[in-house]
Amino acid sequence: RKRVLSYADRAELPKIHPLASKLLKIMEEKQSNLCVSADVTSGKELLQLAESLGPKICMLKTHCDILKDFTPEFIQKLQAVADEHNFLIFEDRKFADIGNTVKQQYEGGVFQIASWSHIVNAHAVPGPGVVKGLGAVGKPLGRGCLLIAQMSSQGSLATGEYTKAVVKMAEEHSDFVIGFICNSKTIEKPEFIHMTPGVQIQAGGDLLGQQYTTPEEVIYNKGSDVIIVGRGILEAPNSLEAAESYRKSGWDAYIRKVGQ
Ligand code: 5IU
Repeated sequence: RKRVLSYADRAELPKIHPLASKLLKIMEEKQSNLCVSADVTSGKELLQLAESLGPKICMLKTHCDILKDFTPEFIQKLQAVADEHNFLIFEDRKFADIGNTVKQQYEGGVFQIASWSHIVNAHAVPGPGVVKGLGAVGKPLGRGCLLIAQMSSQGSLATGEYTKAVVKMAEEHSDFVIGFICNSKTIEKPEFIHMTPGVQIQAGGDLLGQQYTTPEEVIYNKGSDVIIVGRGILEAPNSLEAAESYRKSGWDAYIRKVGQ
């Protein structure tokens, strides 16, 4: 049986991207492979979530374009909470245009995502130009990108040969691409970090095509590294207790995996 490297071991790999290394160290230190998807529409609510769940998470995922009250001051406060509780920020922007356009969408506009988000993601549909465009802005800032190799939603077209081509694109741009959004581990290169959305303690789905898998299944059986959880935590009666329960499930599955 092949040995599974710990997050701490992977953080020290000679070819690891500095941001991937930073995330792996945070995961080890906080004993958390939990990313909370803070899909709320008010900045105040998002900050309260970040403040209360901060100690439980390695990363906070945002959708800045669903906030009704986005301001630069909000971002300053979010960055302060991220520093205080030592987690990374991941804006789930899913860039998907030609290089020249995504470059502007990443750097400019109202949101200026590159200035505050450690990690962003992109669809590989446009070809490598999307990674090159984002990298032109993100690399000098030490940012990292995840390519969407698979999606959690029912009927996703990102499968099979497409997924393989995404992985190849990542390998060819590993100075900026630090990993994948995927349902299961897509490549045996421990420098890449695999992150999986569509996670709830209770498997199932929603009415709009989302499909849920459990933390154990995602980390232990599918070999992913990070669980991304939104409504499983946000809609729980007590979101802090729910976050702790997801953190523990994800971490226990990881310990079982590295221990084998
Ligand atoms: N998200 C997915 N599936 C994907 C990708 C992103 O669910 O394949 I790429 C996002 C959408 C939402 C969060 O912001 O992850 C999951 O939220 P719930 O846990 O509430 O379903």
